[in-house]
Amino acid sequence: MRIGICPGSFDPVTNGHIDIFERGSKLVDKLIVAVFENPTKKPLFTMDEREEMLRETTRHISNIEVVSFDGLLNQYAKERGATVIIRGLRALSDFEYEFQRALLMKKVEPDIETVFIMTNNKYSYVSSTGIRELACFGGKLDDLVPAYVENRLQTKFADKY
Ligand code: COD
Repeated sequence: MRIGICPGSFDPVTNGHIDIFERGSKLVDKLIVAVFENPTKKPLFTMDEREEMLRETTRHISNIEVVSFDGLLNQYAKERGATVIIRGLRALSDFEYEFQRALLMKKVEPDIETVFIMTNNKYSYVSSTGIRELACFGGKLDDLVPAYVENRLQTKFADKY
C-alpha cells in the first residue's frame, strides 16, 4: 500500500489546499493530511482547531486520514510507513522554499520522495495568510475557503475583537 503525507500548517485550510488533497489522493492508496507546527509562523488557530476544520472539509475524499503531530515531519513519515510527501506549488517564491525543504528531507530520509503538484489556476493566489487578513477585516471569502471554515473564521475574529 502506497502511503503519502500532505503536511502543512493549514491555518486555516483553503480551497487551494483541498484541490491539492483531491488530486494528491489519486496518486496514493492512502493520503495522510497532517497538521504540523511551522516554527516560522504564529498560528491563529490551535492545532486541534485546524485538524477539526480539515476533517470537516475533506469528508468527500475517501482515502484521506487527518492527523496532527507535534514533531518532525520525517520522523512521523517513517513511523507511518509513508514513502511520498506531497506539496503544492504556487509561484516561484514557493519554489525556493520547497526546493530546500525537499533536499533536506532527502538528506535525512533518502527513501522518501517529495512530489509537487502545481496549483490550480483558480487558486494560484490563495494563501492562508491572505485569508486570515481578509477575514480579520470582514472581507468576502466566497470560493476561497469552504463555508465551514468561513464560519470558523468569523467566530474567531468576533471572539478576538
Ligand atoms: N495552491 C496550491 N498549493 C497550495 C496553495 C494553493 N493555493 N496554498 C498552499 N499550498 C501548498 C503549500 O505550498 C504547501 O505545499 C502546502 O499547501 C501547505 O501549505 P501551508 O502554508 O499550510 O503549510 P506550511 O508550508 O507552513 O507547512 C510547513 C510545515 C508545517 C510542513 C513544516 O514547517 C514542517 O514540516 N514542520 C514540522 C517540523 C519539521 O519537520 N521541519 C523540517 C522539515 S524538512
